[in-house]
Amino acid sequence: MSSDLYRPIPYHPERLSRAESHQRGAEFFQELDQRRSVRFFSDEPVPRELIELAIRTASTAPSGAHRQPWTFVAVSDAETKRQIRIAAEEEERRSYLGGRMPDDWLEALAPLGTDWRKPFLETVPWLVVAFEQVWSFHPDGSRRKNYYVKESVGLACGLFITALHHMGLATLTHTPSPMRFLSQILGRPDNERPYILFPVGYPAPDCQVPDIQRKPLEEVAVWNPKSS
Ligand code: IYR
Repeated sequence: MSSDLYRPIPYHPERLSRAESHQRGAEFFQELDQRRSVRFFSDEPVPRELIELAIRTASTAPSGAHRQPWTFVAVSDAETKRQIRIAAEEEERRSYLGGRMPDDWLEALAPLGTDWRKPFLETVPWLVVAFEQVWSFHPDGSRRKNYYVKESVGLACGLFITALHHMGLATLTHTPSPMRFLSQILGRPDNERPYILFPVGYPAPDCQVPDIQRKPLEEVAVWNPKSS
């Protein structure tokens, strides 16, 4: 079905040689393979312009019907970070110690060394909370449906952490559960739900990370027998 709303424009991205593609792909992989989720941050300030660049990069993500159903809320003031830490730790304490997380989940997390305490939420210079817009608004204020919201926001968040890593910054895809307290503290509207809470900063000088390996290609890729 063709529509008079479909008015495409030309698209001619640079065509790379095979060698150039390979080199860029290999370098990009090496760079991203260095990325680690960090739980120990320096309090060193991070300029706002770097956070802006990461959010602009995130917002280049593809999205269902191009609705771009995300809002990134950036927080740097000590008072709000403190409120978020207190509320997150309250929820996490109930999850870890109050029996809200089943034993198999606690076992799965044991190698990561996590517990209910989240001091990094106050140490870091920035907290960036990604919200999903479950619906949007028409100009007249009525509800406008969004599509593939979780997929879209997940893609944007992937690009966000990639941009941060490329700029030498560290983050954690933190999901204190449940996250409703973030809507209250940050005064977000009813159409938005918290999706991921990202502490953003430089790793602490004595930062440590779990000794984990990534699955090799053979475990994550399958080549269809009929394909070359
Ligand atoms: N939200 C908790 C628990 C947690 C869950 C998963 I899945 C992780 O990969 C890590 C932690 C927390 O942030 O500690």
